[in-house]
Amino acid sequence: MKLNQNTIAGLAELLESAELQAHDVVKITDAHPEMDWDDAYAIQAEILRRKLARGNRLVGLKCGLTSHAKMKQMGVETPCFGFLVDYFTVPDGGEVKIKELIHPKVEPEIVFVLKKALKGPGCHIGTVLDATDFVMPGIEVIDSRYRDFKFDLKSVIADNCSSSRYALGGMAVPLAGLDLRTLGVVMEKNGQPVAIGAGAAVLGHPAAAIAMLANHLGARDEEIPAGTMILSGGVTEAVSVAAGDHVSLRIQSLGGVSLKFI
Ligand code: OOG
Ligand code: MG
Repeated sequence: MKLNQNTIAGLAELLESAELQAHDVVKITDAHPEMDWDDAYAIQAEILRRKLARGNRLVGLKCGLTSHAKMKQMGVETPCFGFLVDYFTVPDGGEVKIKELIHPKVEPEIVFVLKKALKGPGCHIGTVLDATDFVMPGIEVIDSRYRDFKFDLKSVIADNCSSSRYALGGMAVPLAGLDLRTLGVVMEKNGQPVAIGAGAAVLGHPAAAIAMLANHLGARDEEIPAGTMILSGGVTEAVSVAAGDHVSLRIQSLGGVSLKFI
């Protein structure tokens, strides 16, 4: 760690206020080039602590930057991990208020729900498949707090990996007989296909993203508890949305989910 506790608390407050008041900030590594990975995750943890202290509930975890399309779009080469809290949740078919966000984008995700805890190190695709209760389709709405959606990996980790809203489709599909790598993914905006891909775009297999998260937490002596819902990361590039847009996602064998932006 390179930053002291006061600086970490100050940066968490800066980023969380930007989220809650929907305004952008310059990326924090500009003023703190010395910050390291532990500092970045410590700032994120402090944002979660602030939310929990205010009565918000943790509802899930997310992996980000797990597909080459996303890494290329954002100019980074390593996945990142973040959290989801209750007020991020939008029902399937529900409305997202653009006014509450800065410059939102949507991305198609394969979402896991676990029936067993996962604890790294040593987790792999097999461990994850064995621990998975079911998968669902999900639309994640990301909204970087950084100006022009531009950042480096440490800055985006501190900003909880741009998390802001998400919706889950209603079908809970068990994994038996399902090859997540070859599931087709089609996301439409206002009836036009804007993002098309397949599960394998996420690290070769979306379960590999969950294994990475388990191993990341394991290195900190933490585990993913049974029952946890986890977004495995955008399959395609993220797509900008504006008021009036309707976004719908279909994933082969998993059904669909949609959102309206108002
Ligand atoms: C970082 C968050 C990425 C994903 O699924 O790749 C993410 C960003 O692109 O702003 O959620
Ligand atoms: Mg995502």
